[in-house]
Amino acid sequence: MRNLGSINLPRQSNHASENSHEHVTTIAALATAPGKGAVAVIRVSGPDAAHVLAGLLPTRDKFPIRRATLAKVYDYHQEVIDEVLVIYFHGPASFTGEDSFEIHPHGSPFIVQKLLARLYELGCTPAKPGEFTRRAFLNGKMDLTAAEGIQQLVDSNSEHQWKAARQLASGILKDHIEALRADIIGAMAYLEARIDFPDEGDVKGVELDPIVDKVKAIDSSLVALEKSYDSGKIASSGLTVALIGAPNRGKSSLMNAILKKNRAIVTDIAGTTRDYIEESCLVNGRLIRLIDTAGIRKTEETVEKIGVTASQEILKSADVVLFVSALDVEGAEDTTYLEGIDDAKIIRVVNKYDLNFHYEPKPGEFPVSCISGAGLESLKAELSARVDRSVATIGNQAFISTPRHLHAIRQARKALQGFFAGNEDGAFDEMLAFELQSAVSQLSSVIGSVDHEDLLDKIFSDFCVGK
Ligand SMILES: Nc1nc2c(ncn2[C@@H]2O[C@H](COP(=O)(O)OP(=O)(O)OP(=O)(O)O)[C@@H](O)[C@H]2O)c(=O)[nH]1
Ligand SMILES: [Mg+2]
Repeated sequence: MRNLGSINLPRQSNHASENSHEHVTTIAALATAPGKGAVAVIRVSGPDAAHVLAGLLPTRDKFPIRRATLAKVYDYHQEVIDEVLVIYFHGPASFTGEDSFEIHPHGSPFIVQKLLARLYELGCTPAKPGEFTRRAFLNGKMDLTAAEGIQQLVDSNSEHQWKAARQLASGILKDHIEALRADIIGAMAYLEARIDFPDEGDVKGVELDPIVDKVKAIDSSLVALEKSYDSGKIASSGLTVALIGAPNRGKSSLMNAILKKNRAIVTDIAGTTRDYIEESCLVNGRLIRLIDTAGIRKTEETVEKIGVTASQEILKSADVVLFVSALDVEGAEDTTYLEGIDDAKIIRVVNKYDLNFHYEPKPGEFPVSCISGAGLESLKAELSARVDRSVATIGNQAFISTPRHLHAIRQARKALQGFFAGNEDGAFDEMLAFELQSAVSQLSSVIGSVDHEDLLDKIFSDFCVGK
């Protein structure tokens, strides 16, 4: 077996906080889900990790690096808390880049609490959500997109989510952004050369046209990235499907039928659903975010009116709209509110098929019965096919999937539009260089040159504790 070496466990102090690391704390947290399990994993990371380990293992002087080692851990009174597996990582060769270790105790919440209490006694601080990954990012172990990918991996519960998260965590977006950033910096270098060597008499300086062409090509790549957002979002957060229609058509019944549980209230009173209800589920293994909305009709009732306005907003923002009509209603449905909505995202569902199984569906219609279940499988197959079609457009390409990515790409494009407009207007080269610099900063923010602590707080607060 390869000898990975060992560390000397420091004995001069049994209390980590007496050591001289003023700013960086040593953090500890349970990394596995809370509750009973066969084993649990506790993580510790920070400059005092070796001191803390020494406190847990009073009988040892040395400890192997990166090797699972069986050890008895002791409390303050030298009583054994548990026999555990410990793995020590010597920074920077660790997840966080710091000295760190993992303890794998028996998975009892009581033992975990006892161990955490001992770790705090030894000077550790409870880790905040995402703090381990945040440290990994700050120590240059990964860029921000990879950190987001790791979070999405933890959150993934469908094949598409898992693949998208793996692509993000593997750095595919980071590599693409870095290449684009390098291209813009290349264009800036030409612009600098133009500033330094202007036309002099008969001697021509550096031409501007090739630089403009270069920037146009970069802009096209950014357009492609911006377009990937819809599919990226569907892959990583699921397809947003809104149930829209007049009251009493069975929207809430359809929501319950797809979810296979009674989530939304169903009655024969028109206007039952007022506030919209959101619930995620897997449909044939694809993640779908269903939104049941208030039936759209003219109403003067205050609460219902707010619900109807919300329905119309959701109608615009959803990826797919299930427009629900029903066979117990005579005459044509009012579809005026569908005007202006992309027809490709509307699926026409005719509910209450059980009332007349002889009904001949028009092309593109999906007849269903929430009561008998007829037609539900074809509707579900259509939804999962839509997810697959959308996700297939990503393939193995770089894609964006969060509003944060989208905002930065749009801002970068805005700067490039400023460059093109400046060029048309014959602006000074310095102005053009400024726009390119601003596009570079926007792209840098995607992968991690973020100087605002609050932005990092926002990104990492979505993580769980122990990650
Ligand atoms: N026969 C039959 N009745 C149904 C079916 N689906 C729903 N219904 C009935 O239609 C009525 C309205 O159902 P809901 O699901 O509350 O309708 P909704 O569209 O959510 O109505 P609002 O919330 O008021 O907009 C209830 O009495 C349901 O039992 C169906 O497939 N067949
Ligand atoms: Mg309803």
